[in-house]
Amino acid sequence: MAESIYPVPQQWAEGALIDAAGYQTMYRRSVEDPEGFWGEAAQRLDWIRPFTRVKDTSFDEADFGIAWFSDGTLNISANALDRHLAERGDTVAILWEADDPAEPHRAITYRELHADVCRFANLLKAQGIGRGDRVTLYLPMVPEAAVAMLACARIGAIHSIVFAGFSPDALAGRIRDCDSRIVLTADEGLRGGKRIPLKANVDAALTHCIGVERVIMLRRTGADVPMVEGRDIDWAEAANQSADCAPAEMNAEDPLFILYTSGSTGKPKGVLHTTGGYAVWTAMTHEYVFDYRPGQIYWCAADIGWVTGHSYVVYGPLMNGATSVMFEGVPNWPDPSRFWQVVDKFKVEIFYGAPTALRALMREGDDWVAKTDRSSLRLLGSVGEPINPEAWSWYHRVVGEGRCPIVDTWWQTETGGAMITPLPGATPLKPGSATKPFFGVQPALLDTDGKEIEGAGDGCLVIKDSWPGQMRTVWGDHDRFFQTYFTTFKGVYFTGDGCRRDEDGYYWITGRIDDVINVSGHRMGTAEIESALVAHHKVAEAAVVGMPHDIKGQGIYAFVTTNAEVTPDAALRAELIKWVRQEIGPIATPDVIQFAPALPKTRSGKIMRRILRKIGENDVGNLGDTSTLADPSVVDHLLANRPHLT
Ligand code: 6R9
Repeated sequence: MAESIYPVPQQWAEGALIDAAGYQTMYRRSVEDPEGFWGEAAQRLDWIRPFTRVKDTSFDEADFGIAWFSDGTLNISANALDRHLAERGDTVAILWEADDPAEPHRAITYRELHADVCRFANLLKAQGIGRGDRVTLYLPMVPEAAVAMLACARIGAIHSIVFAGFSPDALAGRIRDCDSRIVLTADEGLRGGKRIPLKANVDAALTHCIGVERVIMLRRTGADVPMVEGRDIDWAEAANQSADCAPAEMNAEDPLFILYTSGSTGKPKGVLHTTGGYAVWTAMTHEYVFDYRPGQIYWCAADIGWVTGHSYVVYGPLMNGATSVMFEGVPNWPDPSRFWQVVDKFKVEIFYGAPTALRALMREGDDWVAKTDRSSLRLLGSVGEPINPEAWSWYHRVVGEGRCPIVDTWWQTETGGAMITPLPGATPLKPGSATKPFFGVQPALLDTDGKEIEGAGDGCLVIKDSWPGQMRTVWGDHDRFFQTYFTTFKGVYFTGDGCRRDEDGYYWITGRIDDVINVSGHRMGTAEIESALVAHHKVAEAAVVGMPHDIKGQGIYAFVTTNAEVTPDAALRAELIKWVRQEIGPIATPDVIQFAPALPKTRSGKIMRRILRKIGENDVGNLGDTSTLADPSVVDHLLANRPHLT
């Protein structure tokens, strides 16, 4: 496919926080003089005791350790709230839109949010919660979730958010892993018009968690749910608490939160982030990546159960005094215009979403977008997976009407915030590329022997030196942290992603390393083939895995979801094979195409490739844990409809 370049639009080149030359200068300084660069960058925060040390980091086994600003003290909730009060106490901090468009929205100012956070912090204290205690949150996308996060941070407690779509078993495992004594939840959640029995799930989970002494329950729907005497209390009790709560003086390296994320093996890892470095990283990336200026209406459509919600719904935007839109619902309910109606309602200027949602909306056709106004939009963002050029172009042309740059931000739960990303005033865009490293990020590509690839090429993406937002450990298992990220290649952080760098130094994430397949000695990113398939006008979504092949080593097995109006048949299969051969070359010819009405996805929208890989390998006896799937019945359908393998 011919590569297109989208230059920085004139008004962005002139009006943005940083232009191309500015990026070059700042980037160079950030890697040549990290101490000086980050020492200055960290001045954006209010420190209680200023730091004198900036960077104490080593990725080598002998003196392994990661610490930033380690003798400084601060409180991140004070940085997100208190310091805005004098200047913009009456600015709206959280603009909340309910699941049901008929329910009134809420606009909570910094002053109100500050008071709510203090009251809730005092309620937590009254339950004996303090510094270092773990607090598990299992909450819907409501402002109280942000209140609870900031309240924990205010008193030095460590929050662990479990996505409200997870099962009771998954919740129980995460509560036990970090020994939470308290769980915050709601009677029910609402998503796409459906009720989710959160309190009942907590009750079920707690039959396996003896350590939990207290549950605080928010009344979201008013459902009649049983309360356990002596254990459960009503969130409304926070109203009786004082609206004064002094922020705890935290060391920069004190834990801020744990967030569980799954790796390719083993049980979920409790990714631990600390206070100072994470605060600097999320505030700074939020400002530069989104070119954020006070007063702008900004919407990150991620759930707070994921890292994107932590960093870019709550911490980053609030530290920058932003108005952050929080949305309880889903993109396609009551209809596929919902996102764009919310954009119009609040005059959203910056919208940040996930490719999976965009592809789903793209599939429904342009009319749902076209009938909304969207003239407030000036910048679009993407995160979570590679965005295929087809979806990128649709986002750019249809949603943004050609006027909004797209910041395709590559990062991970582990990285705390954006790592490889365009800056809208500085970076010409190439659809499908996350473009260039953010300040302080030193990406490198290694071959499987660990040799660094110079210039253009393909390899394993590693980061050569620490950055302030980096995770610090796996909760309760520091050795696993070191083993997972620092032993595949010595002395560097291993991302688990494959990546290509082109002649212009642009980075193209090709997908997880274990998604790379080798066909007749040719390495191919499954994302590349998927992208070709999705570029076909009858295809909505595709996932490609390797399959054993006698002659080629690995063959290509493609799962394809067609657009709603298309009937998948043998003729279409032949058409798609021809198409992929045309798009990439005969080497990429799919050996099997299985049509599927839906792909198995986690509740965060990531395709669960492990399952597809097993189907591709015809190893379906043990598909492993499928409890985190949004809809497990999708797998049964896939198994029942496997094409005959010859
Ligand atoms: C923020 C987040 C991390 C993995 C990461 C990569 C994929 C995320 C991406 C992307 C290509 C992007 N990923 N953003 N791939 N382009 N812009 O998603 O964190 O849930 O931990 O996932 O997601 O494979 O390694 P997390």
